[in-house]
Amino acid sequence: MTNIAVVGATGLVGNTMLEILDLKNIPYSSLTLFSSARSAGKEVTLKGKTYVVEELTEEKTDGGFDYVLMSAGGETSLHFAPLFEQAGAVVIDNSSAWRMDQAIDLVVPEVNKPSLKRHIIANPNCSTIQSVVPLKPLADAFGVRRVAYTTYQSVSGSGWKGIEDLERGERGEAAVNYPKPIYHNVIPQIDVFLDNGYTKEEEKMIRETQKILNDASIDVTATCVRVPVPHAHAVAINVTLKAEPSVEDLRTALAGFPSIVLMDDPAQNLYPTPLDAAGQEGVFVGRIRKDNSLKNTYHLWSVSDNILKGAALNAVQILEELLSRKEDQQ
Ligand code: 11C
Repeated sequence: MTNIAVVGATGLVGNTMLEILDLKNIPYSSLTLFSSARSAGKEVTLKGKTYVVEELTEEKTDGGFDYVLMSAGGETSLHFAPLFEQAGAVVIDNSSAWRMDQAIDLVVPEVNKPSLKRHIIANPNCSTIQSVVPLKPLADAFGVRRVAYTTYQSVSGSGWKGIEDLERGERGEAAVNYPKPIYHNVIPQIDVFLDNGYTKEEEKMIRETQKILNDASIDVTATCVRVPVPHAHAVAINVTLKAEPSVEDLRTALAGFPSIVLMDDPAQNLYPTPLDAAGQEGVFVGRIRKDNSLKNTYHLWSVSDNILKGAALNAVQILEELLSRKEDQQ
């Protein structure tokens, strides 16, 4: 008997979580879909069964849920996740609200496992997930000293609103959600600016990388950029290791790691692009080469579907990890 709830079921990530629960045949005895009052009453059909989305209220958190997948923004998570937790559920939360809380696990299942100190588990930021997946085997094999990210992030990272602005631009209409036009443009701003000149998205990548790799001594910096691409983020990763392996050694370490799909053959113009990764589950890696300007330093190019591995799929993989633990205990 597993009772699952999805909060934010009508959002882009929440909706994709439902599709993945279905695709992966996650077993449940009941599925309850929650949203804000605005979307309540909408219908969602899964495996031939129609569900009516309910407004989430405090009383409903005590509905006997075992697992709650949340993708409804930070404020909703801060308020409702502890209520679900107190009522006996394990919450997997896609917002950034809990990620840097010391008692909360921030999990990419290939990289680190939940300790379950608290029964709220945070799902990392999409661009962080596709970056720490290739960094983990390098950290294990060679040690990581420093990372510099430059991202090329698709508009679906902003949910339906980002897609709307790209489509508005295609029709010659002004952007209404981004600070600048995104059509025929790139915007070096994702989320708000902080006092230190970095954006909040850049700060997330820096701090989440250190937390997931469990190493605050790694120096991390980032520049995050929005590009007019509908699906899949790309990240140029410049990484300084504690050793100087050959590029072939790097490829070997990366190729054997779960979720990584190597697409790296310059002679064949083979490297991943967002069109290769969109709709796919993996983290695609190419353009692996030595940095000619700095010792022990390498370039990688990581591309992944930000709504799948970057959000909904990673959350469902955390759920799968918890379900398999439960099975082992039985
Ligand atoms: C973007 N990475 O592409 C953001 C979206 O902290 O989960 C995800 C924000 C987050 O705009």
